[in-house]
Order: sequence, then C-alpha cells, then structure tokens
Amino acid sequence: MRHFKFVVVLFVLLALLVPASMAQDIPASGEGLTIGFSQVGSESAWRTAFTEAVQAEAQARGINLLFSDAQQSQENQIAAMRAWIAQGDVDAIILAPVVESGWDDVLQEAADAGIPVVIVDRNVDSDPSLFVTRVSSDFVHEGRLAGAWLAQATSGKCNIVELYGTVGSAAAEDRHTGFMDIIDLFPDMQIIHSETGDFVRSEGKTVMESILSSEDPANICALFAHNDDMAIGAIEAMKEAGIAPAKDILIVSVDSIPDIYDAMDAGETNASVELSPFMGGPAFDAVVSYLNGEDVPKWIPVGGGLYTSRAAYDADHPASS
Ligand code: GYE
Repeated sequence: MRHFKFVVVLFVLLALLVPASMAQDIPASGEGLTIGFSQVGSESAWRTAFTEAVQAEAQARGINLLFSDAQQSQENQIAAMRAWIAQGDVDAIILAPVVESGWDDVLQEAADAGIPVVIVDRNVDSDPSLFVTRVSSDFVHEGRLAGAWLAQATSGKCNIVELYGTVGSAAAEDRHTGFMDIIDLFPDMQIIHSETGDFVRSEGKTVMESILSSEDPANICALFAHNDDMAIGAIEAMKEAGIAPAKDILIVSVDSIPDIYDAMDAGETNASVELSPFMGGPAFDAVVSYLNGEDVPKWIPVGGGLYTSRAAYDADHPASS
C-alpha cells in the first residue's frame, strides 16, 4: 500500500514537471538568443529603415542577430534558412518573405528541426501551423485607404496609373486588391495603365517615362504607386516631361518614408499611407513567448494612417517632429 502511494505521488510529480520542462525560461528581452533574420533586400528606403530598426532592437535586447540580405531572391532566402537549419545554430528564424508562395518545404524543414519561424511584413500562403505568427500591417486596408483618399479627392472620377510592387508579393497583390475594392464602387474611376516597378525608385521612374510617352498626360488624373520610392521616381519622370506632379497628376503612395514628406513640402505629392518599420520588437516578443510555452496569436497587426502633410504626420508621431 505504501509502495502504491509512493508510485502515485511520483506520477503526479512527473506529470507536473513534464510540461514545465518543455518550456524554456527565456528572459522577456530575449537576451542570449541567436535568431536568423532573412530579409527581402534593400530595394526601398522603407526596407532599409526596417532592417536598421530590427538590428537596433536586437542589439538593445542582447539578441545575437544573424542577418541575411536576399537581394529580392526567394532562392537566396531558402538557402539562408537551410544553412541555419543545417548548422543548428539558431533558436528561431524571422522570415520577411519576398513572395507569398513556395515556402512549404523549407518551413516544414524548420519545423522538423524544432526551429520556430516568425513571418514579418509580407505574407506566405503556407499552412499557418508551419509558423508561429505573422507580424505585419494589413496591406488590403492600406490599398483601401489610398483608394478612398483618391475617390474623395476626385469626386469619384479619375483615370489612374498604377505602379505595381513586386508581382506575387503580398504587399503588391493586397494593396491592389484593397485599392480596387474602393475604385470598383465608382463607375468613373478606372486604372488605365498598370505596370510593375518592383518597389524600386529607378524602375518607378523608367516605367512612368514610358507610360508618359505612350499616353496623353492630359488623360491621366492620378498615380497610385505601391510604395513611396516608385512615386518619387515617377515624380522625377513627370517633372522632366514638364508635368506638375500633385497638380496635373495627383499622387498617392504607401510607406511614409522621410523623402515623401520632403516631396509633400515641395507640393509634389499628395498623400502617403504609413507603414511602420518597427516590427522587430513584436517579432522578438513572439519568439520569446513561444519558447517560454505561452500562446501566441497567429497575426500581430501593426497599424498606420494616411497623411497629406508633414504636420499631420508629425502630430501623430511626436518623437519624430
Ligand atoms: O512597401 C516597400 C518594400 O513589403 C510592405 O516592400 C513591404 C514593401 C514596402 O520594398 O517599400
């Protein structure tokens, strides 16, 4: 009998110990962790600001960040992740995916190796069980904000040029979807040209030049650029063609990088939807929570507004004024 009691007590103790021993005891900051960060590239000023923000956050927390710049190539991203998985030297991986599809295999390989993956910024179309969470803004919402601003500014009558981001990226596809959600409500609003500039300033300029040479500029009411860099490139093209940006052709874009406010101050663009580059903190927090055995929601949203002047932006961001 005594022996039986002892066995029962032992079982109860073991049952209590097992879940606790599976979770780790990581400090909230994540200090001491080694995390691989596979970044899209450095195609835009927003991207560079995002990279710098993640690196600064890692340093402030004492996290050892292994940084890999994929130069806009999914192959490079998969190779970097496979190297981290093979070496077994990371506690977690943060992936900012260039495009949405094609991640199933490498995410499964990370899961098999017990390495948690947090998606930041753009989305993947893989099964959500293959990653811990996604930290991002809502790109459809951003597109809707841009479309709503333009509908109001033109009373719902406008021929639009769209400068598309990277084809197949969640940021471009979803911004387009959100924009169309609004434009489709107005029979006299339509996209008359849509071409990709790959989120790159110089390509935005080249594409706008070619559109201006094939289309009567008087027939273009507005430009919707999927990011500020392409809008800035297009502004240069308009000026060189003798067109007054923001007046002859209205301009709305996304990111809210510092340069776009210089353009607004100069009266050369109209509106920008903000995309916060500060996603490193929530991503690191999610890694720590996961490793400590806590529940993490599948989406951690990062919000932003639409601004038509530096003063309005600064009023919402006191530290940057
Ligand atoms: O808007 C653009 C960058 O993925 C949302 O990527 C991001 C986009 C951003 O190159 O500037």
